[in-house]
Amino acid sequence: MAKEMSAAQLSASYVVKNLTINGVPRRVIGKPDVTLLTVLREQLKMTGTKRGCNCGQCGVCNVILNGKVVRACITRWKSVPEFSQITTIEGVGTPENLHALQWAMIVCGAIQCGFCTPGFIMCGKALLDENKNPTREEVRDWFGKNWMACRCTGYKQIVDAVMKAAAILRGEEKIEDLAKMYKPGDSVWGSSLPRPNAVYKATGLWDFGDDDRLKLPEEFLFAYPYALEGVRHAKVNKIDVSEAEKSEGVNCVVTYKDVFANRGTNRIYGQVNCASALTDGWEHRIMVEEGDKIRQWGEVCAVVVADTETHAREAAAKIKVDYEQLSELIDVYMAKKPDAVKVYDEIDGYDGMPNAWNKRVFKKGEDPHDIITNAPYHIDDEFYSSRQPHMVLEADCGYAYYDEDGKLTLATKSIAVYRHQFQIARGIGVAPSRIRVIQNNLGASFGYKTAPTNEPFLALALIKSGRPVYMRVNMKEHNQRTPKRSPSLMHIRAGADKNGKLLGVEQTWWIDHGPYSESANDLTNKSGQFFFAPYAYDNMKAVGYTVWTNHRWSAAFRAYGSPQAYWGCETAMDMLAYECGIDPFDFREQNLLEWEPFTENPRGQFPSGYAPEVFPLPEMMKKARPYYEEMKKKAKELSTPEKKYGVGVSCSIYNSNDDGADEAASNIELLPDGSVRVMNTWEDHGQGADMGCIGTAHEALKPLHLRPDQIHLLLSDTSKAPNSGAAAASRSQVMVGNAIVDSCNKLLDAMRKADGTYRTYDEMVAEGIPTFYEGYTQAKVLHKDGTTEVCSGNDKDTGIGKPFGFHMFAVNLAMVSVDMKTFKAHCEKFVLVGDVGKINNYLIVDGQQYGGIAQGIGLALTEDFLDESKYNNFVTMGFPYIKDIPDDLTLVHVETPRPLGPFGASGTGEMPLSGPHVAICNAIYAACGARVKTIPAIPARIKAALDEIKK
Ligand code: MCN
Ligand code: FES
Ligand code: FES
Repeated sequence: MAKEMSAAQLSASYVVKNLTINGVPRRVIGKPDVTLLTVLREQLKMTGTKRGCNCGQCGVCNVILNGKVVRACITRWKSVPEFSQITTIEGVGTPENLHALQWAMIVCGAIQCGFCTPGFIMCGKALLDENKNPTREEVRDWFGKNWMACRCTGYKQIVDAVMKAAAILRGEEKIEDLAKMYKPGDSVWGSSLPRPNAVYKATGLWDFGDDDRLKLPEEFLFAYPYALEGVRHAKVNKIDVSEAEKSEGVNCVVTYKDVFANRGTNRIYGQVNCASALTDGWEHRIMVEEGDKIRQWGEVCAVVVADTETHAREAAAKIKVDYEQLSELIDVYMAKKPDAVKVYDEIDGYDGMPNAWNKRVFKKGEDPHDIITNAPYHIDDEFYSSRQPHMVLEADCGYAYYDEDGKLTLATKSIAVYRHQFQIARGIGVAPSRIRVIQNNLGASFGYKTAPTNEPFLALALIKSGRPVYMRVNMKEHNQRTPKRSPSLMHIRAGADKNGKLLGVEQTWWIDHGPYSESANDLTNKSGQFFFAPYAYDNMKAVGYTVWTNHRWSAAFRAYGSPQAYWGCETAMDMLAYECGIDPFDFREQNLLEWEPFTENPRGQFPSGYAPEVFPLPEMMKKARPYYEEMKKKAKELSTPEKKYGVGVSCSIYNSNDDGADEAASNIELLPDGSVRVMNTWEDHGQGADMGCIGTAHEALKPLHLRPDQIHLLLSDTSKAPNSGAAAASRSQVMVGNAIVDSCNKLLDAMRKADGTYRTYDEMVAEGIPTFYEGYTQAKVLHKDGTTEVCSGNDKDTGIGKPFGFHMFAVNLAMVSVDMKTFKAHCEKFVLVGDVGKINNYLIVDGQQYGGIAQGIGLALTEDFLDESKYNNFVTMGFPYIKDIPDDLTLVHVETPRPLGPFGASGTGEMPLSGPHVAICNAIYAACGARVKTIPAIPARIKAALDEIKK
C-alpha cells in the first residue's frame, strides 16, 4: 500500500490532465489548488482570459468548460474534469476570422477599455450556443445571472451586440454587411467607424499591464508595496525590515531611508497651484518615515523586491512596524470640529495648519443672505455626497526598467504621463529628463490614474535593486489603496420671488480630500464655478473649504467635482420648485441663463463672471419636454400603492478643458509611403483616444485622401511624443484635437504646391522641405471682435476668472420606481439630452454617454466607499450590474458647433456623469415624497426620509 504523502509532498504534488483547449489536445499539469485561471494565464500564457476581481464578482475570467460558462478564477484545477473541452477567447475567432459575436461587439460600440470584453464574449457565446433567438430581456437576465460586470459601457451596446450576433447566427444578417461598416466613406469625422483596437480587444490579443508581465524578459523581479492595513492615523516609531531582508528570494527591501540616500525628498507634488492653499503641495510622502505619521489606510512602509510574488509577499509579512495610534478623522464632519485632532502638525513641518486648509470664494451682485431670507419662497438645507469608488476591473499594475538611453522607464496605467514624470522626480531624486513614462493599455481609470500610484515605488525598487521590476496589487488592495471621489458637505440657501424667479443663491461647502492635496483646489473650485450655473440670478455668495481627513485621499474621478456641485444645487433647485408650486422642469426652464453671445449681462454669465461660448440649454429643454411629459404619464399609469413611480430632471454643465491655462501639443510626420504618423500623449483609458486622433487627423488632412489605416499613431510615451497634457477634464478631443489640427495644417501648408495640389514625400525630400511638424494649442475664450484670450484661473476672493473655453451641456430625465415595502429605488428609464458640440465618432460618444449614465445610477443608488475593511470588493461597494441599469436608455444629441473647437467639437467624457444622480433622486421624491439629501439613496435613507414626513 502506498504510504500517505507528507504535507510538504502534497503541496509539491501536481495533477496532470488531458484536455482539449480550443480544439487542441493538451496535457497540462497544475497544482491541485491553483485556479484554472492561473493555469491558463501563468502557465499556458493564454492572456486573453483576464484576471480582475479574482473572486467571482466580475466575469472577466470566463471560459467555456464542457459547454458551460465558468469563472476560471474560482475554478480549482483539481475540479476540472479529466478530458474536458475548454474554450477560451483565443479559440473563438481571430482578427482575420471573427466570430459573429466578436464582429457584433466591434460594430455596436460595445468595446471601450476592453478589459471585460473577452469575458462578455465567452458568456454571450455560451448563451448563443444554446439559444439563437433570445429576447433582450433574456440576454440581460443571462448576464445578470452570471454576474457580468462592465464599468465602461452601461451594457446597452453589449446587449445590442448579442442581439445582432443572434440575428447573424440565424442567418438574418450577414457578417459581410457588418464588415462594410468598417469601411468609412469620405469622412471618418462624424461617422460610426469602430475604433481600430476593438478587433484586438475582441480577440483577446490586446495586452494589458498584467498580460505584459507574463511576456517580460526573465530578469524582471517582483516588487510588492507593503502597507500597514487597518491604521488610518498613527505616529510611526520604527520600521523593521531586517527579517524581510533575510527572507527567501528577496533581492532587497526599499524604505524611506533609501529614498533619502538617493537624494529624493520622499514627497509627491500635489499640484495645488493656488494662493489660497496653506500647503505648498509637497505634503504627500512616498513612503512612511520613522518619526513621521501614517495619515490614511494603506500607506506604504516598504517595497519588497524578490524573485517571485509569493516570496515578496511572504517577506513583506515579516516587516514589523512600531506605531502609536492617533485619533482618526474619517469624515469632514469630524475634521471641521474646532477641537478635532490635526492631520498635519508640528511632526511634519506644517505646524498650525488647520484641517480646513484652503478657502475659495465666489460672489455675484449683493450678499444674498437677507435677500434669500426675505424671499417669498426659499430653501435652506444641507446635502452630502459620497466617496464614490472608481471600481475599474483591472487592478493597479506596472513595471520599470532602464531603457536603451539609460532612462528610468515606467510603464504604468498613467493617464498623465508628463505630469507623473514631473510629480515624482524630486521625490525619488531623479531629474524629470531622466524619467520616461509610458502608458500601458489599461482596463479603465475613470480618473484615478491622474494621480501617481505605483510609479514612485516602481522607480525606487528599480533604483535599489538595479533590476527591472514588475508590481501589481490584488483587487482588494487596489480598492483599499487607490484614491476615490471626494465627499462634499454643502449647506445651500436659495430664494425665489412670487413668480418663481430665482433671486439669490448661497452656499458654504466643505470638500473632504483625505490627507493629500492632489489637485484639490481645482476640485474645490468646481462647486463655485458651476454653482447654479445653468440659471440666471443676480446675487450669489459661495464659500468653499478643502479639508484634510484620514480617509482615502482623493484624486480625479470622471466629472471631477461636478457631481458634488450638482448634487447640492440641482436638489436645491428641485426643492425650490416644489416650494414655489411649479413643476421642476418648468421651474428650470423659466430660470435658464439669459445668455447671448459675448454678453456682459451678469444674468447671462456663469458664477466666474464670463459667458459660455454657446448656450444650447433652451433648445435642449424643448427637445427634452416631450420625453418628460411622456415619462410622467407613464409613471402615473404604472404607480400602485406598493410600487410608486416618479420622474426627475436635472440640468448640468461641465468644462471641457483643464482649469485655467491649459495647453497641448501634437506632432505629425509624413512617411515615405505617403501615410502619416501622429504623435501625442492623448492617453487612452478606454474612452477611444485612437479613434479620436484618427477621426480628427483624417478630417484635417482631407485634401490628402488618406484611408484611416494610413494614419499611424504613436501615443503616450514621453520619449516619443510631445506633451499633450493629461486625458482628464474631457479635454483631449478639444485640446489634443486642436493641436492635431494645427500640426496637420502646417504639414498641408508645406505640401501644398502653387497649383493647389500636394507634394509627395519624395518631392518634399527632393525640395528639402521638412516632413515633420509640431502642433500646439492653448485653451482660449473668444471675444466679440474675433480676438481670443488665453484662459485664466479664478480669483480666490471673488471667483472671477475665465477658467474654461469649452463646455458640455446635459438635460437628464430619469424615471424611477420605489418599492414601498423594501424602500429600494430602481432606475427604470433614462433620457439624456446632451450637447458636446459636433461629434467626431457616434459609436464612441454613445458609449461614453451610456457608460456615464450607468455610473450616475450607481452614484445615486448604490456606490459608496466607507470602512476599507468592508468596502473593498465590487459587491460591497455597490457595483452596478446589468439589472441595475435599465435597457431603456435614450440619447438625444444636440450638436451646437463650438466656435473654437476642432471642427466644432467639445468634449464628452464627463458630461454624462455630472448630473444623472440628481435626476434619479429627484425622481424618488416625485415617486414617493422621500427627499434624500445624502447619496447613495439606499433603502434606509429613503425610509428615513419618509419617516421624516410622518413626524
Ligand atoms: N469624442 C467625440 N466627439 C466629441 C467629443 C469626444 O467623438 N465631440 C470622443 C473622443 O474622440 C474620445 C472620447 O469621445 O474618443 C472622449 O473624449 P473627451 O471627452 O475629449 O475625453 P478624453 O479623451 O480626454 O478622455 C477622458 C475622459 C475622462 S476625463 C474620464 S475620467 C474618462 C472618460 O473620458 N474615463 C474613462 N471616459 C472613459 N471611458 C472609459 N471607457 N474609461 C475611462 O476610464
Ligand atoms: Fe474571475 Fe472576476 S470573476 S476575475
Ligand atoms: Fe467593459 Fe471597460 S469595456 S470594463
